[in-house]
Amino acid sequence: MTVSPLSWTELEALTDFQIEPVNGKTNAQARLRLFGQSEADVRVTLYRDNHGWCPYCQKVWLWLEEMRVPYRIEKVTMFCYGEKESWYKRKVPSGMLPALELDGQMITESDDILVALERVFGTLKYGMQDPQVLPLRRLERLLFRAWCNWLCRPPMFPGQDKDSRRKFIQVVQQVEEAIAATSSPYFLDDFSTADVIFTPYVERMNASLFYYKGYSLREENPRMSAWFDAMETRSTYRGTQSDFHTHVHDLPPQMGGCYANGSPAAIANQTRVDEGEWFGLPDVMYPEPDNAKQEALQQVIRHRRNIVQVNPANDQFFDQALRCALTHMMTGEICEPMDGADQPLRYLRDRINVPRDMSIYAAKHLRTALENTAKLVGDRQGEPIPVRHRRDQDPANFRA
Ligand SMILES: N[C@@H](CCC(=O)N[C@@H](CS)C(=O)NCC(=O)O)C(=O)O
Repeated sequence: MTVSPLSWTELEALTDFQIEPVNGKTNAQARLRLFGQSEADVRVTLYRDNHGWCPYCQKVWLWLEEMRVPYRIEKVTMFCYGEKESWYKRKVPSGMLPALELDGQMITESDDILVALERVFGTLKYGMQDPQVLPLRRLERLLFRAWCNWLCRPPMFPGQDKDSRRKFIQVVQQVEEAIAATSSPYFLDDFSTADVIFTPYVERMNASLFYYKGYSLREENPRMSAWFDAMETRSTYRGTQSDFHTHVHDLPPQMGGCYANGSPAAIANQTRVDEGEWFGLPDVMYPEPDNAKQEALQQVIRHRRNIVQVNPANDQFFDQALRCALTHMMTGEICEPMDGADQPLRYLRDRINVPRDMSIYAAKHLRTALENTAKLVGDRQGEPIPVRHRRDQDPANFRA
């Protein structure tokens, strides 16, 4: 028994999801963050990428959120998904992100940015130059290099994958020991700069190794697992947190390639991340908030014209199919779209970005509803996600 899709007006009545971008919880949509202070107090502008893909930007973003420093956000296009804004190239000729303007002075390089911020606003428990933090910063770079060697080098000789895996796990062991050195779940005796430094790449390692190598960083290492759990108690981290699907498809053009090892575990994980079931993946472990579906619905409604316009399918046809998926998500009813809707629905399923568009559980609900609706009419996948660039995600298509 199939129902007809709800109209946009009927769908609007099913969500009252709202965020308070300026003074509320950490969110990817804000252009200004005040933490209860006045706009006159703002001394900082953070330049970061539109999609929240840049790991070095996440580091500075998380630090500002934890320290509750009022700041403005200017979003810039990364080379891999569109054309860099000329106003930004005039400020930062290399076009690199992040950059930070502090009392009118431009600073680049994320570590230098944190050092400059500490001088003005104080340290996040322990500072960048603290003797306890310095060895952890070196360990983070060691882990980063071991990860790149495993993930981003094309296979040249037999046994290379196993060898790189072994070397990576050796460094993970050092990370386990570092976390175990204090009784807190964090790197030092409390949450600090050291955790902020590790966050972006450890999150990306967790996603990419699960998908391309069949290795679950979070599940196979008890200290890292407890560290992720502790991070997820923080609303600041939750606001910047991405999901596996977003990372595994944003990394290849940024890293110059990610190489799958073809193991049965990797193949199974790839199907899972790309086609579901998305609930239960080790990209999030905190309990789902009650309003995740309302959030997903609200965000689709807000951007529906652009979502329909960029979809390869005919606008009216896709509008109806999309309403079917949303009707199913909100009511649980089966709402069969017209024949041929499987590909366009999966095109959208593959282009939801966390946290740019919505938070992690909202995205899981939306991906699930799109997939459930698509499979009613067919098993064709959407246009493949490109691996050398992501111009399918050009933000120019989404500007108001
Ligand atoms: N060492 C720099 C690295 C920054 C970096 O590599 N940024 C990348 C993005 S993650 C970038 O801006 N690439 C240019 C682009 O993609 O447009 C830092 O720590 O800030």
